[in-house]
Amino acid sequence: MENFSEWYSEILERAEIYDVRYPIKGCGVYLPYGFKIRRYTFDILRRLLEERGHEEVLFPLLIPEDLLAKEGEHIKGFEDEVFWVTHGGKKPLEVKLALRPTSETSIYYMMKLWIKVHKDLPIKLFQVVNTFRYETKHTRPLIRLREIMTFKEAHTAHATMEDAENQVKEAIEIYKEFFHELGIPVIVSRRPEWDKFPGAEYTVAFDTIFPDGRAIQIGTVHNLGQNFSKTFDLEFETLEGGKDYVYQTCYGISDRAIASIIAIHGDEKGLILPPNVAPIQVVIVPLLFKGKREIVENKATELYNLLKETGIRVKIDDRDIRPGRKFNDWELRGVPVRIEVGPKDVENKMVTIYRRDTGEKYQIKEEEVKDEILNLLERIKDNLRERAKERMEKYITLVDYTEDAPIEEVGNRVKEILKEKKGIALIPYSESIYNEDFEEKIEASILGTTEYNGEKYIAVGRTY
Ligand code: P5A
Repeated sequence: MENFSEWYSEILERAEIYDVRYPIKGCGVYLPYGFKIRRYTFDILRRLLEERGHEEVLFPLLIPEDLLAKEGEHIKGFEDEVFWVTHGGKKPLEVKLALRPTSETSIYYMMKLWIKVHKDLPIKLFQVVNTFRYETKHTRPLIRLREIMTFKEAHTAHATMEDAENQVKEAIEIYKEFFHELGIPVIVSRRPEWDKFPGAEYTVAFDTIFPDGRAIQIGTVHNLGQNFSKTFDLEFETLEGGKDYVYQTCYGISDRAIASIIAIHGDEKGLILPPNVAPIQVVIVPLLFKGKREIVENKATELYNLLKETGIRVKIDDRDIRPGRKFNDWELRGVPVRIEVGPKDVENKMVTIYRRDTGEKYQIKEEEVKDEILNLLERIKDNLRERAKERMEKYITLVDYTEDAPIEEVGNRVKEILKEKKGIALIPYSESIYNEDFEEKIEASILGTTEYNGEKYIAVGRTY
């Protein structure tokens, strides 16, 4: 992929995922095909959250100014990014209303009304909503939005710090599973103090690397400790009959999950979708020849019904255009499997199968179709994951240096690596370089500290 940015924009448009022409910067439109990918993707996340006791809720979009401003660090972190509603019709509002940049403050205001005693805990809620951030960095479709259209935010409250710690671990597990399902390789790191979520004790982030070698944060888990519960007065009666403030966590994933599926798996021909999020998993293309139309059409319908009954998302492309064009269309849209049925195949009781991820084409016996497709969809999912992991590993470079090497030298080495190889450089952990000065020196971001083969490293790279 020569120019990732160009490729990405072109794919969004040509595969009919997302239309960027909406007349507000950082806002766009999910088209039907993109919307379906989004739905299957977030259904996976919903399932994973619900399996672990999270319940879905829905809070208002508007937050009164005084509520948003209550937690000092939080508002400081977001004040330059908030969109304000100042008028109702022509009348100025007495209290300005913020379009939520995230929902800690509105959710914790309500939690105050719901939490009285330890029995009320834990609370594990989530919602999937749009949030608004007046981003000043270059906006990019599904990557840096001003209206984040798919903001999955989970918020939890616990009786002890230990419970909150365990919740952070559970959230990390859920997100690992989620990205595993999508075949997106991740680096999990603890963000530096100066880059943690405003109002958090600490932040654990998920990053992946895009084909252009830049890192992108695709999810975060925050331990909020008692920072919000103290300002929002979330006090409860403990088991021992005393009083304490709840311990909280929150974690979020956005449209960037969709952007990652597109970016990580796609190729020159277009999208390649993991079967579990593909709106169409199998497309059947009948190869119609004069005089043999009917037998081919009948066979295609028979196969369609068989696969449909099996629960596979299948489509027959019976448009009156050349098969080559149909092939291109579905390859562009990333449909994992194509079945071709021609008159010869029908006679021989065979079908031709094409897999989008490897470009392989092979024939199987008609009676094997169901088993083969079910199995193949799994193989494609695994292959995409493996391939993506290998590609990402090529983008990870371990930086060799001895404890006593001058910082200048380490900095130059890192700069060189990021220039030549791009991606992420892992530097054996040392306190002396874990600071903003070093970050400035290498002209890249310190993502945070991460474990790699059992050792502690500082991960650095250029980011989105
Ligand atoms: C966690 C959920 C929060 O807002 N509050 C509730 C916490 N964390 S966060 O890190 O600020 O955002 C969560 C994830 O959202 C993605 N993200 C964005 N995606 C698209 N456009 C944006 N402008 C944008 N800003 C943040 C990131 O993946 C982030 O990790």
